[in-house]
Amino acid sequence: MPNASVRPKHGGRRTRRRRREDPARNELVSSSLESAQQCLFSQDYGPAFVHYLLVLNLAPEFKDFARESFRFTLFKWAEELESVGRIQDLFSCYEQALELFPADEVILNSMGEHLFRMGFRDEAAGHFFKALKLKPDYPEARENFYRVANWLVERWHFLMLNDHGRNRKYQQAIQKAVRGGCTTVLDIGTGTGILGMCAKKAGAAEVYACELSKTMYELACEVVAANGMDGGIKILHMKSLEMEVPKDIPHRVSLVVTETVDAGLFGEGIIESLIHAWHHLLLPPQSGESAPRDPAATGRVIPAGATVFAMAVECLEIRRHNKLCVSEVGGLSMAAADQLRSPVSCNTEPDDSMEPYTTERLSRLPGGYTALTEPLTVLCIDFNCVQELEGLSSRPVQRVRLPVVREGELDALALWFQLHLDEESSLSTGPHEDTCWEQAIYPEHSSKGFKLKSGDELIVEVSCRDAYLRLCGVAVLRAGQEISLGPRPDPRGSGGGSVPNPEAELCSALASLQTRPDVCVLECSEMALLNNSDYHRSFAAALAKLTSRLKAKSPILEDPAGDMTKAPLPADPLYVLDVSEGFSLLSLMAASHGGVKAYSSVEKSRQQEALRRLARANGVPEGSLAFWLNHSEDEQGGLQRPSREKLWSAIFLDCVETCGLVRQKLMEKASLARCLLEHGGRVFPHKMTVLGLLVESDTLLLESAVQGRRATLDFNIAPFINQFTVPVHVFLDFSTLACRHLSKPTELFVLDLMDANANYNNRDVRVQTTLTGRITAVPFWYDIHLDEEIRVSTLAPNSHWKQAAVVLQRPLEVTGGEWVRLAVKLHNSSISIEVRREDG
Ligand code: 44T
Repeated sequence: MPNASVRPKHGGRRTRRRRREDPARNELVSSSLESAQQCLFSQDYGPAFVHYLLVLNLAPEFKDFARESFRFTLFKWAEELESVGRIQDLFSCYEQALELFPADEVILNSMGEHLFRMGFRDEAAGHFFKALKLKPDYPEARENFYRVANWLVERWHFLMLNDHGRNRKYQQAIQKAVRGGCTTVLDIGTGTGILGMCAKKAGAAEVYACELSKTMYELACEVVAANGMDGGIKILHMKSLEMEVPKDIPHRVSLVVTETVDAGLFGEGIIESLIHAWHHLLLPPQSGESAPRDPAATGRVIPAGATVFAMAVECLEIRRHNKLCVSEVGGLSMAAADQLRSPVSCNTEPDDSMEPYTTERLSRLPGGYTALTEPLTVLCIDFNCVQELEGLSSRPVQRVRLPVVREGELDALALWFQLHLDEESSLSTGPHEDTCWEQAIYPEHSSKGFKLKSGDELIVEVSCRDAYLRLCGVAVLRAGQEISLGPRPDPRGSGGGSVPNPEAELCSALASLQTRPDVCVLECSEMALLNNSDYHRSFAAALAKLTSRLKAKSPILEDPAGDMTKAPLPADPLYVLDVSEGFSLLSLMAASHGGVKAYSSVEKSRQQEALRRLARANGVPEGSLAFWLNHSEDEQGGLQRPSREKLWSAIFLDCVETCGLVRQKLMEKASLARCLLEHGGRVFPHKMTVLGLLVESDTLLLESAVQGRRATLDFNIAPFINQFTVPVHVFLDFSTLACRHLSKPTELFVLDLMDANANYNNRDVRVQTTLTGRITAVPFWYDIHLDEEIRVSTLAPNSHWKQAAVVLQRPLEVTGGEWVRLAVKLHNSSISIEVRREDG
């Protein structure tokens, strides 16, 4: 701790006695305490907080006595500060509070919540973790921690550490290098420290490791110490690019080991890290021509290089997450929706607003995929050649031709690679390998509906302008003709391997700026939502039922002339509010029923514009659709009456997050919503059933926690990283999960959104097993009841929702036919399940 020695120390016996005898101090303490209490009473939280600070700093003996009131004051004051945007002041109050009460889990947790709301997710997660360590049975902190644990320790750490094949290959390559004379080693991006420990165990004289994530750095320190190597490995909490010799390490090293590669190979910055390492941290490379030099006097890198492959695929799952595939949504024509795009853009030009690729395990995509071309090598890179690394970003865009072997629609290019650890050994991240790796996916937007045919050649542009490897299918060669795939930037620009022309590049950049205002970016899950026809059809049907029922009830003012053949004069409209988070068409669907005034909670201006455009194209009168803007951070979460004298006819809640969890604060929102409904009005959905079944799935175990020591080369890592295990696994594709079903689907819980009294928090569910096996998890999903007859399942094949699963802390062996008891709990929208054998 940097400043511990200079901080004033309170509470020493001698000082305390002296203080007690100091009448002036005592006077100040008691008057301040009194002022604090008075201010608190009159809800004057700022001054109350300052008085408490003074009291507790002067008289720490009051800490126990005043703790509760102090906390209360802090929380109230912090709320006020947040509401007026005084964020700096807010955090400085918390810091002062934590100086007084460094081990107060309630303050830590609350500060975490503020941090989280402000978008500081890593820091928030760190606070929840500390709070939980201080008080393991503190449910609020536990729940908060579970929601954010993957920001601290990403879930792939578990997969990688459980991948014995990968660990073993790295270990062997490192062992060979160290025994061959590379005895000073730097592990870049050490994670839990495993590669550094391999080097030490192989006999390296000096091992250094760096790690930029604070949590991973702390974890590595714990792990290395637990394995008795804390004296032998120096771990630095920094990015390798900031390291210097001799400041951080005493001299250059003979071996760099690293696995800072993502599914797209370069996404973790390995090119930049290695260029820097060659210039500043590594000994000079073994030069090609001269006789081999002493390995201890030269530098090298593990992995030595990589070969990158690409192929074209047809895949409905990728398609429906990246482009609009339907012409109609819940009765609305989508003809005017051509500006909607997913945020993953396949373009060889860098664009900060777009992600260059997504990642998927192709073998696990629901519905599978069809390879339209053979895999082809698109790039080879030698990590031991700094000139090659440096040349990468200035390389002109290259064109490669992929021969088409099967007819199909071009949905995406998939990329993977072989990582050559040394001359003998390599790892593959390909779709056919049984590894933890995902492939990088470059969705094709421009080729809408274009079918590749056997015998065609797909022309793919490969570029590496901004440290990302980018792929883009640009044209098809068919019978000697080049067919361009969709609009491309000016061909005089950088494409086609031509020499870069700055003027042309500028022109094409300007051109793309001009075409961009109408582009509206949706998340992949939002795109899949639009493509979920069943959901919108069901919603439209339920809504039509409600509006016709309510309209029939409402007094229609008849034409004074009494002519019933004429349309009646418009009555007061029905007011409808959609509080869905993110993009939603539900309000527009409602507005398209005449006599409805619908409010949308869509916030982004481009998305609002897209909705207005769709409204116009569908003949929805202007004024029928409006945007509900006062929903931001008020206590009701956006739920207020439409106007002083009106109530809502319907309120739409989106109750399930794409990841498969119940949306946070759903029940609170539902009860507020109920109070704001007119007589006969409805909350949509009105009920949800949570369904689940018992499964045996090793995959889920491997993704949740490190399973023992064997996979981690006998190093003791599991207990440390497993502190970051969470019991609920999200974003699961249940349809492709490798598992055995040990029971039938069972109703776990019912959430009645129209009737608060019908809900319970704990439930015991008896389930009969259908097979003998080991229960390792309970995947769950929802039936969403829009009304008494109409419902939608989040497990439906075209669903935009994924599933979640509770992974058991201790798997349970069962025999087929046996009954088990599930203790299902719902606490603040989060589900926990314990499985017990039925007694007797
Ligand atoms: N895995 C992808 C990505 N780092 C591996 O902080 C494959 C995703 C994946 N530290 C499923 C499966 C898989 N200096 O802790 C991280 C990171 C750190 C650095 C210091 C640097 N220059 C860097 C760069 C990164 O290195 C660690 C490993 S990055 C590996 C990413 C299993 N989903």
